[in-house]
Amino acid sequence: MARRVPVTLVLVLAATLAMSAQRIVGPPAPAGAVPSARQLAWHDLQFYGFIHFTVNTFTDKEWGYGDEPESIFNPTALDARQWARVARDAGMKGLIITAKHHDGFCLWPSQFTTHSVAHSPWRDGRGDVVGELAQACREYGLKLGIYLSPWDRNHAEYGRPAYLEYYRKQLRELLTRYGPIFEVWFDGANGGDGYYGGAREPRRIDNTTYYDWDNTRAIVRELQPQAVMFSDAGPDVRWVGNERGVAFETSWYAINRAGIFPGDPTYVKKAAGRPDGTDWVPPEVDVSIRPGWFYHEAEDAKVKTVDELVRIYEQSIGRGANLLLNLPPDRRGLIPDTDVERLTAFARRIADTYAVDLARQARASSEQTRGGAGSSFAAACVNDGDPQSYWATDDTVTAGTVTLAWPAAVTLDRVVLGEAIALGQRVSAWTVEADVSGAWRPLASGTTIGVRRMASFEPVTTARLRVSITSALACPTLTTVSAYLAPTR
Ligand code: FUL
Repeated sequence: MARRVPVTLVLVLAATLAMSAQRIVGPPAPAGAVPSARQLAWHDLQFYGFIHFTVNTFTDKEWGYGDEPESIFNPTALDARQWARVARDAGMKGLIITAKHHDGFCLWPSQFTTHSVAHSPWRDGRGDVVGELAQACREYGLKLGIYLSPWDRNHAEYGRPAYLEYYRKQLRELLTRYGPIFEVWFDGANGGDGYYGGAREPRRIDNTTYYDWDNTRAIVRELQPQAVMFSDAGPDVRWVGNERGVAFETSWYAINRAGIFPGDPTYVKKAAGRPDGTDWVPPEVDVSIRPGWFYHEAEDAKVKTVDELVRIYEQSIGRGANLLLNLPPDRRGLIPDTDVERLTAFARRIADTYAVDLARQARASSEQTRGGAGSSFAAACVNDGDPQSYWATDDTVTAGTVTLAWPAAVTLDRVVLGEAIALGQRVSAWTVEADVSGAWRPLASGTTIGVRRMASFEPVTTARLRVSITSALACPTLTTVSAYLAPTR
C-alpha cells in the first residue's frame, strides 16, 4: 500500500515551487521624463487633420499680407460636415482649423475685430466657420483643435503690448465658445512686414520675450485643461522640424525645453529629441496633402499619391509620432474630389495592411521576464491585444528577447513594436529576426521605439519570430509586438 503524504506538505511544496518561479514584483520605476495624462491621451489619437482655409484660398496666396478685404471671403458651398465626414472616414480622430492665419482674418465672428467672417458676404455676415466645424466634429465623433496665429499682419498694434491683449482675448473667445478643444496650435512664424492697420511696414519682434508665452499658456490650462499645446517649445507637443511628413529615425520624446521658444531658429537641430531630455514633449508631423497649405488650383495635379501618403504614414505614425495631415478646402469650401479620393484610397490601404495581427495567434515567451515566468509582466502581454499590459525585465536587466512561436508557419512582412510609454521611453536599440530553417535571419533593426515603431521587410515564412531589445536606458518594457502581411496588390 502506498504511503500517504500529508496534504499540508504537498501544499507547502507546491507554494514554494510556485514562488521560486514567480517572485512578486511591482512595475519598473519610471525612467527619465514621462508623459502627463493629457499627453498620453494625445498619443492615442495618432492621426488627425489640418484645415487651412481663409482669405488666402481666395487670393491664391500662402501668406496673406493682412490688407485683404473681408468681401473676398465668399465660399459658395462651404460644408464643414463634408470635411468631418472625409476625416472620419479616413480614420482621423480630429480636425484642427486655422481660426486665424498670419493675415489676421478671423473665421469666427470675433467681438474684438471687424476683420472677420462677420464682415464678409458669406452667409450674409452671419456665418461662423469655427462654429460650423465644431458642430460637424460633434456629429462625426471628431475632436476639435484650434490654430490661432500669433503673428497678425492685419492688426495695427502687432509688435506692441496692446496686440498681446487682443490675442489673449481671442484665445479666450475660442476656448469658451466651441466646447472641448483637444489641441491649441501656436505657430512659430512671425515678424516681418505687413499691413498692420495701414502702417504697411516691417515689424520685427523679439520672439524670446514679446509673446510672454507663460501667461498665454495659462489661459489654455485655465479654460481647457485637457487640451495639449503645440509649438516648437511645446509645452505638450513639439514640431517635428520639417513639413515633409517625416519623423526622425531615432526619435526621443524628451527634449530640454529650457531655452527653446516658438520660432527658435536653432530648433531644427533639437527636433529629434534626446535620451536624457528633461521634458516629455512628443513630436507631431504636420504635412499637407498638396504642396501648399492653402488650396491653389494650380496644384490640382500635385495632390500626393497613395504611395506617398503611405510612406508619410510609416515615417510619422510608424516612428511613434502623431500625424497632422492638411486637407485644404477649395473656393467652394469643400475638400476637392481628388484629395478625397487619394485620402480614401490611402486609408483603405492602411486598413487592409494592418487588418489581421498574426501575432495574436502566437505563443510569446521570454527568458528575462520581470519577476520570473508567469508574473504579470510575462511575454504574453505583448500579443494579448491589451494596451495596458506589458512585458518588462528585472531592474538590473537592460536587454532581453521576446520570442513568438506559432503552431504552424505564417508569412509576414511587417512588425509593429510598442513600449509602455507611461513609464518613459527606454529602448535605444532593437532587432527582429525570423527562424528560417533553424537559423535566425535578421528582418529589421532600429534604435528608438516609443509608443509605436513599424518596420517592413520582404515577406518571410516562419514559425518563430524573435524581438531583441539590445540596449535600453533602463529595464525595457514592451506592450506590443504585432505582425502583419500586406495584401499583394
Ligand atoms: C507654418 C505657417 O507659416 C504656414 O503657413 C502653415 O500654417 C504651417 C502649418 O505652419 O509655420
